[in-house]
Amino acid sequence: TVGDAVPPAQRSSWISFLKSIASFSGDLSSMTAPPFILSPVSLTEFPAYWCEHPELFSAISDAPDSERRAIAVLKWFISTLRAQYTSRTETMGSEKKPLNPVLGELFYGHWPDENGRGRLDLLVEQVSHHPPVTAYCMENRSKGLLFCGHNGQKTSFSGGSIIVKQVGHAVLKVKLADGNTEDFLITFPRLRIDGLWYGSPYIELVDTSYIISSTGSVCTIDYKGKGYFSGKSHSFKANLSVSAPMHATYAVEGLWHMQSKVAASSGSALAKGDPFFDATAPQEDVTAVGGEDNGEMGEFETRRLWEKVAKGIREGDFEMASREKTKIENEQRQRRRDEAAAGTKWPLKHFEYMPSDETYEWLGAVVRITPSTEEGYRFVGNWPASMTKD
Ligand code: HCR
Repeated sequence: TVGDAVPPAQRSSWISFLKSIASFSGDLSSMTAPPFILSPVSLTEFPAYWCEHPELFSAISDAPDSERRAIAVLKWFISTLRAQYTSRTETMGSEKKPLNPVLGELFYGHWPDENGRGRLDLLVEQVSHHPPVTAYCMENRSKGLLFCGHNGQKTSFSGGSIIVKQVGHAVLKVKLADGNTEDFLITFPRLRIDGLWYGSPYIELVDTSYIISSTGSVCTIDYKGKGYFSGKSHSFKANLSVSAPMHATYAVEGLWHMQSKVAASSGSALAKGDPFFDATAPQEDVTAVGGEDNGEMGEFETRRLWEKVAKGIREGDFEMASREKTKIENEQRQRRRDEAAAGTKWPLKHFEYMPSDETYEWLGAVVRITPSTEEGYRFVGNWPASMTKD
């Protein structure tokens, strides 16, 4: 029945929350939700999910040609999905509502060099508050890999589920041995948040996302849930076509949170029936360094900014959480009023706004992407000094 997984005292506020999202479309993150569904983590920490398999990211640069590079990029991309979309359900019992970042909120982290994979750095900045947009960059300098993107969300309600269209895209730049660069445009899947009725939301991925490279490889990834082509939750099928060094096609299918295998192959890099990726295999230690407040954190670094709110949520002291959240929001409102009065704008620290991103338009045109043009955020290259040393 409705709200089975909701603490009895919060059932009526859960039902009101559901009613308000049913008649609402836009920025879900700013809506007030009952305490049991709140996560103590801000959305600015989410780009760290891209870094969960630093060895697979690093392996992209070891690929000898563009065919194997396209396969390595696909494998790394698939490897990030489990953490991105199921980790809160696995660790906290259901999807939760993350903290809504403030403009200028920052998150820095790095994954140390181990087994020759090279050090991986991550930098995240909240570049817009209304609507919320998070920009990020991750770099493995020793391997010549730079991945930058931005994410916003458009939400709507349909058939009892929340539908989240991810607005934004990312570009991976791979420095090649001959001095050239290969670019990969990566788009994101659409999300359906199911299980709302029972109070235990979880994510299903739907529709299609793309990975398109500047050497002519095109990968179309179709996502389906229970009751569609495989009848299993979290299913995907990726069709990859490469044109260099020779034309070849591959199909990979399976479950993105578990195992996938090669379903078809016309090339020599993979054979039909080969295992592709196992998201359940034990992983080497990938603990990130960063995020812990060693006294040097700036006031906008996410774990310092939200410290008291997060503590309140973790310890069940929702009065403190709400009081501290209101303080942050009021302080933000005041800043915006002061800026309006002074005729100034909050300066972004690491990114520059681009009304249209040429790489998106150029590579997206290959699949007649919609929309055909999209804004972007250019990383200005200013890694904090502490992150450029090993
Ligand atoms: C939709 C979502 C906020 C956005 C989160 C994104 C899309 C952010 C970019 C990451 O790379 C991937 C990602 C993963 C998350 O699954 C997704 C969040 C899931 C829930 C959250 C909603 C705003 C919260 C809705 C409230 C529900 C739980 C009642």
